Amino acid sequence: MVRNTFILSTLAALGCISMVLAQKPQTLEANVNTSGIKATFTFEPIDDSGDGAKVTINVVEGLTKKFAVLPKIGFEYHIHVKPAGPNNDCMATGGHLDPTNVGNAVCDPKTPEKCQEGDLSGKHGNLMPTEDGSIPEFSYVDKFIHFTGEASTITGRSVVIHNNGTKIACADILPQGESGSDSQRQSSITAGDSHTNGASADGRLSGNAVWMAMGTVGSGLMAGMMAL
Ligand SMILES: [Cu+2]
Repeated sequence: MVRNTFILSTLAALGCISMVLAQKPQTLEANVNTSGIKATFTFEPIDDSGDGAKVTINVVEGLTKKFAVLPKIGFEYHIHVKPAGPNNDCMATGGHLDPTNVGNAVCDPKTPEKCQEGDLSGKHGNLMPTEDGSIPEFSYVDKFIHFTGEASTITGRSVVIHNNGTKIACADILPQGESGSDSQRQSSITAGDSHTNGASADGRLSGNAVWMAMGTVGSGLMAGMMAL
């Protein structure tokens, strides 16, 4: 009986570990706070498959008509392959996330499956400037955003906003609550401001998973030992 309890606890713990290690998709966020532009991009899984996201965008300030080089075209924005890192260096973000190698083919919103995964404005339209620079919160579902897969995941990458091609603001895509939304993290894309705010984006997810798994093992073993 006692032994059974121990075995059951251990099995329960192992079950939890495998669930954690499978990395159930979690809500991610990019908090842009660069060069007078404040905006939040939230990526919420639409189910547990790891494919598809509800994207919610809230631009608080900065995207004014005055600032836009092409006010009628607006600001493009994409998921770029690399993170901007702790110095929030938009120049370090590389190209668009494009695991299916679409390349420079024009993205037709009617056939989003043929667009680059990261070409959010191509698939869903540009961010249109306003007089006061804010854009009321809006959402859309993008079935071609992935939370899994080494090449396709958006985790640890970055959102970049452009003004007629030029990268003007960016933020790393991190688990919600870890995305440097604090007002301290202000940096400039041109000066490469050296605020280092915590660790780099790399490895945060795997670190969390490992810690959670260790916690689960610990509590499972404790339960088993108490039963003994
Ligand atoms: Cu871009």
